[in-house]
Amino acid sequence: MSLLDDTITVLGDARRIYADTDHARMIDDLRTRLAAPLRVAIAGKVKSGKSTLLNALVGEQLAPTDEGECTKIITWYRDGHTYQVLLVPHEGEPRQVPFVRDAGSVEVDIGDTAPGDIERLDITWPSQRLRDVTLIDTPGIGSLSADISDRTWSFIRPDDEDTPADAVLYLMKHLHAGDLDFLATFHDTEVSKPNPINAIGVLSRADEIGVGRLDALGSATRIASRYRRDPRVRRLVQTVVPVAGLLAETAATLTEDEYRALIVVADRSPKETEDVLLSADRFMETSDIALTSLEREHLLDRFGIFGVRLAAMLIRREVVANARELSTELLDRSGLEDVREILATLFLQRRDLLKSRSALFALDRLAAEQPHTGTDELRSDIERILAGAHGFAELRVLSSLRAGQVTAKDEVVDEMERLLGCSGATPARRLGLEDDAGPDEIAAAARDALAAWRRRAENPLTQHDLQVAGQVVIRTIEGLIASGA
Ligand SMILES: Nc1nc2c(ncn2[C@@H]2O[C@H](COP(=O)(O)OP(=O)(O)OP(=O)(O)O)[C@@H](O)[C@H]2O)c(=O)[nH]1
Ligand SMILES: [Mg+2]
Repeated sequence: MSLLDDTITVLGDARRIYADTDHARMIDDLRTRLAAPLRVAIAGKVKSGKSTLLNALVGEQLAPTDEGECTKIITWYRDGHTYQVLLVPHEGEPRQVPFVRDAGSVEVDIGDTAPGDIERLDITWPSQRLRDVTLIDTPGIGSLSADISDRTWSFIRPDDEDTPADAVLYLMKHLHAGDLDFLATFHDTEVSKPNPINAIGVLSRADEIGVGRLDALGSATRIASRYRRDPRVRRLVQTVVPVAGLLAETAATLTEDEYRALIVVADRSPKETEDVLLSADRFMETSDIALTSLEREHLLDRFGIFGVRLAAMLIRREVVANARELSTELLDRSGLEDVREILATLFLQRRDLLKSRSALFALDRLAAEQPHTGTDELRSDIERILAGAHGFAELRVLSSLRAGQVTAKDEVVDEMERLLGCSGATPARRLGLEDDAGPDEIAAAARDALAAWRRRAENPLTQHDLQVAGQVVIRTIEGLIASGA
């Protein structure tokens, strides 16, 4: 039986146990959720670019974004057949509410309901991009209003493992190379710590790093890889990737008018271009560009000064010749594809595991808080699944590696993480081969890895913790071999 089947079985048992209680519906919801797309929350400090990244991932301007504090209510974006917004209050029944699409983004009319009384807005939006994953936009942590900030924390609080999200993208902007803002985000929230099992760090607004120089994304990539190796960061998130969300969002929704305006900006010598684009203020004030202030403001709003500079350079050097090519090039440079790839390998390939994990934790909590005839047995069944499923054993080893409880040389740790699925869960990824590796190549690599790990586990000089972790790795490799890899 698969892990998912086991989870479905205990959910069925729980459903019978709580049949006549108020909790039956919650169990039904857990069951529905197992079959639904993975839920990924986008969290981080105020103004870190959460809503912008969400839009970039969907490829449409859905979530409102703004320079002022903007997202005040947790908002879900999910695929469906019709366009619809459901207001889910803390108390009472969910109800459909009107919305308009203003300047691109979806503006919901919550009537006279106070934001504090709303648990979430649930937006159904037909989109291919939301087919595998439901994205959840959250209010910023560290919001001026403690109330709003609390809303996010009580939502993603990972110490309480029973949260509505299966996985989290933590956004952090980094304005000065060398400061530890990234870590500070996590530390100023003592109540909760991200868990590397289902959390990815995103160095957001990456174009602003290096003060908008053309190689800003290069600097961001270097900073992200430094964070990635930092043990303090590693125990919080699985990896860190840089992204210029605004560039990606704009690229996905670029218009012909915008392209034409950029041609006007690009129509001068490199020196002159550099001059007029030195800063946003200079760009707004210069009389050298035949664009109205509204048009300039619009460009800044959509591209940021770095984006305008980059787009002008691409046009002037004839790297791109039309709006479509510019869109592709900007998307390429934004880092969005890397975020997508990481979402796919670290979250989506493990979706059953992450979803079962969420369901089992939620159920265990219910059983602990609402004891009933049969809940003791239910809890021991949950315990048995959590202890028995190899996928969970892998996640536990991963956590201990990240928490520094199992120590080994860097290259051994890297190899273990890879075998445990940190670079992707396919056999080829786990064995460090190219994605198109053939079955023979995969089988040979698996046999070599097995021999090496058996030697390591049997070596009396190997530390006990590493030996225990090594046994899990060995089972992983045996599984790869058994599945015909
Ligand atoms: N230069 C630049 N600006 C960005 C980027 N991403 C977002 N912004 C700008 O930053 C501001 C805030 O972006 P949002 O996406 O609303 O940020 P948020 O984290 O959702 O903000 P709250 O919901 O208020 O917490 C907006 O003016 C965006 O245009 C980026 O990658 N680069
Ligand atoms: Mg927002």
